[in-house]
Amino acid sequence: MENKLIAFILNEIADMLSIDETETSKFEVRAYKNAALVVESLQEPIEEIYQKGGKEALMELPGIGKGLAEKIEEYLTKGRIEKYEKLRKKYPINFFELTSLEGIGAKTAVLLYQKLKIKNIADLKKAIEEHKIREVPNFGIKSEEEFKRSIKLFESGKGRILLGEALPIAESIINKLLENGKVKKAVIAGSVRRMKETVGDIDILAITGEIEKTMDYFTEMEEVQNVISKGQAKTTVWLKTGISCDLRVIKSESFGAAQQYFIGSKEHNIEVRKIALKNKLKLNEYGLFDSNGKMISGEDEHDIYEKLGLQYIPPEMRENKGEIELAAKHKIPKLVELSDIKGDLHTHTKDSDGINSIEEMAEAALQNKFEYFATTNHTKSLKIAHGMNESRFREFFKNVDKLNDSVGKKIKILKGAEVDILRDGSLDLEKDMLKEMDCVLGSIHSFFKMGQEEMTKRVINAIDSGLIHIFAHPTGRIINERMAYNINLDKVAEAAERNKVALEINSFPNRLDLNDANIFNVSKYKILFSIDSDAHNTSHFQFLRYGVGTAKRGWLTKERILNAKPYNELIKALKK
Ligand code: DGT
Ligand code: CA
Ligand code: CA
Ligand code: ZN
Repeated sequence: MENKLIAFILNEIADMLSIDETETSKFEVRAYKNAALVVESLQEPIEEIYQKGGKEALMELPGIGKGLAEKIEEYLTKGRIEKYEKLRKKYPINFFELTSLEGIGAKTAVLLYQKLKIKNIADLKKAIEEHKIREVPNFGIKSEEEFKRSIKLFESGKGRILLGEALPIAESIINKLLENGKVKKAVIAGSVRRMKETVGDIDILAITGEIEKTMDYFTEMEEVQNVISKGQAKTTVWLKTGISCDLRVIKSESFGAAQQYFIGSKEHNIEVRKIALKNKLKLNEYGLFDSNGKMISGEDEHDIYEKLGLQYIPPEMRENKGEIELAAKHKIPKLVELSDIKGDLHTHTKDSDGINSIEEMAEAALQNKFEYFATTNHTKSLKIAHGMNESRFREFFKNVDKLNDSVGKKIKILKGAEVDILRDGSLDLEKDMLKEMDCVLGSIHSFFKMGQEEMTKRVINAIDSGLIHIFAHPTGRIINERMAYNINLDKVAEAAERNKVALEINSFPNRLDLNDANIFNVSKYKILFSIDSDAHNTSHFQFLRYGVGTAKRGWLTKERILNAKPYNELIKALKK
């Protein structure tokens, strides 16, 4: 599948084109950026679309005109795009690396190159150490310190990839092993199974009668870049996506013990093993053994916890945060499941910065078996996202009303907005307009660098307005890209409790905001949480499982989830 790579190239072209800013380049940059987004979110391999329908089929994709279709065709037929190669000669800069740093866009990257011949992060690091940045007029000491912080953030995430990338790969590998790899059983373990927001590698456990054939099949899969080690019990490969994957072959009588061990976390395992020792038992990845060395459990993970006097603990809770004490008292809560989610309260259409029409979103929501969803486009001050003003919302809502008339028996569409919380905490749409809406999200998209007191006050202002139902992506962090803004979540949760405002668990793979720790901390307040996809196209509804996983890692039950309510109750909860 070439989609990712093509999207990457289109993005780089856009970055390089944005350097010489002219009226035409502005338009071109937008077109390339938009096309990259479209290609990246395609469900089908783009080479298949091209094989079936040629250039014309490419031109049918939203946002892809003749020129862009030709560029994609050029790549698919020749393996390179002339325009891209030319630009890369002109700017021999590793844009991908440098622009992945917070605060560095294409223009800054070029400036760094022109002034200091900086081409990549290593060069930048050196320049910082030698205090060269502060000598450049456009930068100064402040920039030097900001770049330094950005590099730190980048390095802390290095080597880990998003759960949203790892889980689909892990599932696809499991399916292949089951179909063709001579495997009887295969499961995901490790941090992926625990639904951790980023993962260091993919861990897979399998039962097979034909170890060699299974390992051969595994190392020869198309996902594999190279083989790191190959053995009878364990094989490790490096995947093309930039992460390694362990396959362990397990005997069926030990499968439960291996699951318990390799799902982890390590900290959880250490505590569970202590419980075994207290009971004069020994626990390892092969089984649970009594003092005579006789195996008393091993095949089934549930049975192992039971024999230790513990209630079964969902993998998402296994972080040694008190779950073992709860399990000993048989008080593990029944956590929310994806199947509890009745609808999605944060979605976009192409009228602001989404890809699909409201009709297409409704169709996709139906296929996801939702009872309802809210359409919540951006508001006017968010210009880069085509934010909508009052009159555009009114026009758009007429459409939604019509659609509700026709599909309302099957699915209810709530009229809403993701209204910008402006610098002073006021909202970016007229009060009367907001009052008429069914579901209003408030969120921050500007002035991220305020001090804590000011930022907290800004948000509380918005919550206290009585006009918003949900505070969306409450910390603003983007994993490996942008730090959370400085905000006191306790105070925000207090205000949310007072005003019956829900806090969002945004399911977008690089957001997951609130994160697991935030949820764990603020769940002591009497507030609800809304697990939303923030869908910008019809395929994004599938992100909800990452939000649910994060909610489970924060120990939430379905009673705490606003959009686990059936439609009638939801409407009551949204009435103020
Ligand atoms: P990751 O890969 O960094 O995202 O995190 P994990 O949790 O997947 O860690 P990984 O892949 O190193 O190991 C998988 C599991 O194996 C881990 O969650 C617990 C178990 N494990 C690994 N090393 C140890 C160890 O030294 N002691 C114990 N008790 N368990 C271990
Ligand atoms: Ca792992
Ligand atoms: Ca591992
Ligand atoms: Zn949004």
